Amino acid sequence: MGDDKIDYYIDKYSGSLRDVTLCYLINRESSKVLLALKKRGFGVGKLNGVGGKLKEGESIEEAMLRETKEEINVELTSYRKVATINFYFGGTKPNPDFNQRVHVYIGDEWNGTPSESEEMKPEWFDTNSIPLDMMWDDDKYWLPYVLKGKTVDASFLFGDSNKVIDMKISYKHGSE
Ligand code: 8DG
Repeated sequence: MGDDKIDYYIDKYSGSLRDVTLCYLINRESSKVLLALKKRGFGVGKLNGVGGKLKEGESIEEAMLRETKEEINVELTSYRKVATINFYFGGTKPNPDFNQRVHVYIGDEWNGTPSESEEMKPEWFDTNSIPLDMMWDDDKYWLPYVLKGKTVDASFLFGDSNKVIDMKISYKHGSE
């Protein structure tokens, strides 16, 4: 039946994924990336970029800018899209409601100093030693590449225990 394979989920659900945003602030001079501890909701206890669901009528970019302001109190002035990550939940109790399409951005310039909010606690990390064991299981397959300047398109299938059990990835090009 193939329901432990990503193709099955792509065929069945890729047209109905919920869009969410994700943004990583980067300081090129010191080679640091800002990760934030998620204090509540989906992915609680994990380190991640900042972002979330779209509000009604919002574009993906508008949502990304709003979430960045709400969660770490900065206004981005320079940013670019670097990845689209589709993720599907399978395992013994597949739940299509959690399937999402994550639109990933990198922010290079901003106004304000990142600070803690009700939802996120931000901290700077060396881009060469990000704590992948505190992050989503799929991140190790794409985030280090994005931080090196690649563009990524990927789909991940999660099984039980929130582990990746199948994937498809294309690394589109490197800009540096
Ligand atoms: P809320 O106000 O309802 O609590 O939530 P929200 O802020 O609108 O949305 P959210 O549920 O917190 O959004 C989930 C965030 O997690 C979003 O930024 C995308 C991100 N995210 C996933 N999956 C993965 C993943 O596999 N890896 C990484 N790095 N981030 C992910 O949803």
